[in-house]
Amino acid sequence: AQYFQGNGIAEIALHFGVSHLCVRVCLAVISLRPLIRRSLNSLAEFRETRAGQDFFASCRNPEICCELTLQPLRRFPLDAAIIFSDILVIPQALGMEIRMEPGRGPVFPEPLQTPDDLQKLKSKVDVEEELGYVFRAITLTRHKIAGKVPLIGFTGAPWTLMTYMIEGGGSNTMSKAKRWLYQQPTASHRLLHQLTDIIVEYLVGQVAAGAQALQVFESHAGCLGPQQFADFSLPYLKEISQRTKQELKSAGLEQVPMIVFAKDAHYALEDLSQAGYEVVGLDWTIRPQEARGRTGNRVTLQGNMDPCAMYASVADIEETVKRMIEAFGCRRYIANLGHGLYPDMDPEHVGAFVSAVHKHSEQKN
Ligand code: 1CP
Repeated sequence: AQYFQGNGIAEIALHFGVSHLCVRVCLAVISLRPLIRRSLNSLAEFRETRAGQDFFASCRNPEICCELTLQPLRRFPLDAAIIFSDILVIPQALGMEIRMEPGRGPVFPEPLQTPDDLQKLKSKVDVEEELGYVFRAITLTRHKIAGKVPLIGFTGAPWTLMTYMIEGGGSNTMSKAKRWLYQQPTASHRLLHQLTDIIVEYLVGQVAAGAQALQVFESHAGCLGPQQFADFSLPYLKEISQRTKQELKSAGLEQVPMIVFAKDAHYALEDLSQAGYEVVGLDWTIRPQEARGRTGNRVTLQGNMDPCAMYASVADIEETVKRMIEAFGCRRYIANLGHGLYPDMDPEHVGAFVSAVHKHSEQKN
């Protein structure tokens, strides 16, 4: 399982600003999340590979995951790949049933309703047994990529996973999950702790399998205010980075850069830049200069173009990219979108975004 340790970090150092060569585009991290996939749904290669298969069945098939991970690399000159999987594999590993309903997204037929329901979750999860299929997909994909670009592994953060487990799917308000935070703080922390334990083991397993960077998605940070974020999200994000690094060390595995993306949490930017992650991902609601100022030189920043800018003309996309790169500067920066793409976005325009990043970052180097 430790086959891949000892290489990979050099190439990724480039992306994380360690080298003076610094920035090249690394679109893969956020923009190749579900939404770009759904946009790639319209592409023949994606449809053919998925072939109407159930989404989570695809996730459990290493060959299919590998192929879906490689497809965007063939189409665009990307500088990294993110493994095809989903954040919801963890609630599944805890014993929850999830269906991916076309056009609707993930649905949990039996979400957690009261703290008593926590007893329905497996108290001890054998991560290798329950999530080994992700590790196998990572190892296969790492082999197939053959050193061309680094492979990124990922997980959902505890609060974001908790929202799905309680809401039973996507939600605009997250009011059921937030009700838990206000009415059941003890049970909430119990669940968040349980998720944290699995996440750490899962991330270490991904590195052992060949992942060369790790991204933690706190996609639902925006519905928390500063206080609830400080109470229910940040401590777990910190614990995840600390324990993952420590456990990699004790297992004799190499350290990999860790990326935290807490969407709509710019109220917490200072804290996020001191949470033990090398990279902080940004959504498009914050000005690059402000993000730089508030994070000092502590972290590499990643982001943050509005995905809806893909609806603009190719010429306007290039101009927006140019301005974004000028604003962030080429040091300690990973050019990316501020979140994922929507299904109706034109892949040609995504290609224009990627080319513009290469063009303008190369001019700067
Ligand atoms: O696109 C890729 O292949 C990258 C792999 C990937 C990643 C990084 C997928 C595949 N999902 C994710 C992360 C993920 N999944 C996040 C975090 C990033 C973010 O903020 O979006 C979240 C919140 C999810 C949950 C999820 N899975 C949603 C959102 C539901 C909602 O309304 O809250 C959806 C629609 C999915 C399905 C999904 N996951 C991935 C794909 C390709 C799809 C689409 C399903 C399909 O094509 O059949």
